[in-house]
Amino acid sequence: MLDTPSNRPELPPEIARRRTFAIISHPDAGKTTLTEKFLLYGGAIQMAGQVRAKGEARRTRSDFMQMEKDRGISVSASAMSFDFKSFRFNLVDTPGHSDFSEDTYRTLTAVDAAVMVIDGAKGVESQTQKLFEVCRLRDLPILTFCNKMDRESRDTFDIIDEIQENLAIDVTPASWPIGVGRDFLGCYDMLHDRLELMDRADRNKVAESVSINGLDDPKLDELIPANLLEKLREEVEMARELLPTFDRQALLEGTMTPIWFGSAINSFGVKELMDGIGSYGPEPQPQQADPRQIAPEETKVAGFVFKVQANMDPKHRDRVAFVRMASGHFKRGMKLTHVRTKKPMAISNPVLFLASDRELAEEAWAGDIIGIPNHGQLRIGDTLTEGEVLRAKGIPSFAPELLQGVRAGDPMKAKHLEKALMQFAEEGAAKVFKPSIGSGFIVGVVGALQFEVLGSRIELEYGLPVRFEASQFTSARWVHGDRLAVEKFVNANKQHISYDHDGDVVYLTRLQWDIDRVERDYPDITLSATKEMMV
Ligand SMILES: Nc1nc2c(ncn2[C@@H]2O[C@H](COP(=O)(O)OP(=O)(O)OP(=O)(O)O)[C@@H](O)[C@H]2O)c(=O)[nH]1
Ligand SMILES: [Mg+2]
Repeated sequence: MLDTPSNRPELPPEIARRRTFAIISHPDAGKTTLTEKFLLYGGAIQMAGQVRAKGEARRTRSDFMQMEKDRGISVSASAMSFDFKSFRFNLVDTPGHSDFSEDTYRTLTAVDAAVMVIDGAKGVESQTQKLFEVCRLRDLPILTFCNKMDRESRDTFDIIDEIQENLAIDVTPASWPIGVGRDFLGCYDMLHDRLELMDRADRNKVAESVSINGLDDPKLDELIPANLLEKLREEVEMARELLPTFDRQALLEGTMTPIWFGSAINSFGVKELMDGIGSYGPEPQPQQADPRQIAPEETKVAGFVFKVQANMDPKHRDRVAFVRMASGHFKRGMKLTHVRTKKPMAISNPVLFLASDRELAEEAWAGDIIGIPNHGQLRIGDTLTEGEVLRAKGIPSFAPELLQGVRAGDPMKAKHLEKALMQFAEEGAAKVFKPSIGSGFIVGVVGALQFEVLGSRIELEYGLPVRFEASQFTSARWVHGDRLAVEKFVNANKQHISYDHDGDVVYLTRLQWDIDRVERDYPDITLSATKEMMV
């Protein structure tokens, strides 16, 4: 449960102004486009890139991988920090495709709120529903943006009803759309009694805001055609009668979501949403950890790794751990304890992710997301503290569901391939198994598209063309037990045994029957479908 503002201590102003959130949705609803517009209004960039455009105009800041640029989809979560008015936003754009949802789910452990994007023509789609349920498990506050109102979209009440019914959450309109598709003019701001009109001529322009004196203001007749105005008055009256009014406490507890309508590509509705995140969104929240939760106002610094990304930028060939600061005021150069290995680590080159590049982070506060370049010491789930033994909780690890063999196109390059695969395994992009008999590697992923990403990244980042081939195995299970029991098991089952990137023993098989047999014949051994990230 989130603590309510009333029983949480007041945060230092630098922490209180932070808003750390993820943008989530079904594929293609417009997350990356919305992210670009956030950066535009945050003053972080001068011109928004487009996901599907030619040449330079296509370059969006969050889809930085070659495959993302080629295909116009996001395959990996990316973080960005920028100021908006008096706030500091830390935003994470996530991939919508379910093949990459492990990344998205982990991201949700590192944020305090989510912006759920819905396509106005499509409503609540399958992946929206799944992601929403993950947010609900964590009681994450959710703000909703109904996008693509410049296209034919569904009736506003229908959209709201669908969210209320499918997701079992109260929905309150923060804005109300005027016209749809070609006739979409803008929105009536239900929270501030303002009219926001969309400028179709300039997609990068901030909408014109007209203050009016309620819906009876005669100014409206000049700005809105009579038929649309009549409909607007009727609908807003109905909405005020039938739908719940905005309640910040309910938003913070995750039982109500305010919805804004707009068109990300036309920059419309974005500023109002950003204002909403700033004014009503949660401040940095306590993080769950063992043996106690970490509160943001604690003066000692703590943070945890929720993502690792290698070769992010060809200019900086290294591996970066994404760290969510959970407490305190971090300063560059601090020595923190790496809790898993109990070793001190001097954090001398932390980076802040800005729009198109990174910058040395001189400091960071609870709520921030920073990058720590490292040579593989930092893994997903690791905690950094000023000495106390605390471990972040709840970072998910998915069981690999698809297995394939992988070989280097050039057999002389097997060693290189091993290095590349280990790097991706540590990054969490795939599970990698080295069979105890024979050569080659087996790669395990959650969704088929991950194989493609892997193949293309190994080729681009390591210059190694690879070949995937069918594997005789379909399931992987980590083997736990005391040393002798595991040894005995390994010796008797050599043809099924492999080792992961940590050298841990993994049992590979094609048959559920085999797994049942092991469980029956080896009572001292346990098999698990996932490997706990935290050690
Ligand atoms: N008509 C219209 N199209 C839009 C709008 N916003 C985004 N799009 C288009 O919708 C497509 C998908 O947009 P993205 O921003 O890549 O969507 P996404 O949610 O990031 O997609 P994934 O990351 O792959 O899940 C692109 O072609 C956008 O140009 C909008 O307001 N109106
Ligand atoms: Mg995207």
